Amino acid sequence: MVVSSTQAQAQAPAAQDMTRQQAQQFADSLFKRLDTNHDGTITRPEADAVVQAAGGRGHMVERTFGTAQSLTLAQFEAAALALFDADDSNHDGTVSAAEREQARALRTQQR
Ligand SMILES: [Ca+2]
Ligand SMILES: [Ca+2]
Repeated sequence: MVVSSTQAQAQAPAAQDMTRQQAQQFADSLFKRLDTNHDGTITRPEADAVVQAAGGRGHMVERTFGTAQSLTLAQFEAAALALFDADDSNHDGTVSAAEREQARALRTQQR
């Protein structure tokens, strides 16, 4: 598996600032990893399998897919950027660690 070298990148948005461009690049690289059969579409089972194999948390997949059962790269990017914009509470094009924490706390409260 090549997971070990890419795992750190996949989990990078833990405690760092992230720009919109980085978010898009992150979505791109994540899409490539999730599309395990390389047909240009990621399905929920595909995404779940990769996340679980990496020992990751499913909430990212859950948030990105929403009610969709499969996503194209364009849809995946749009969803990732929508999440980014939602987290960027002061709309300066960067999601800081503090903003991410805040967004996470808000989501936890809403559930
Ligand atoms: Ca696929
Ligand atoms: Ca911000």
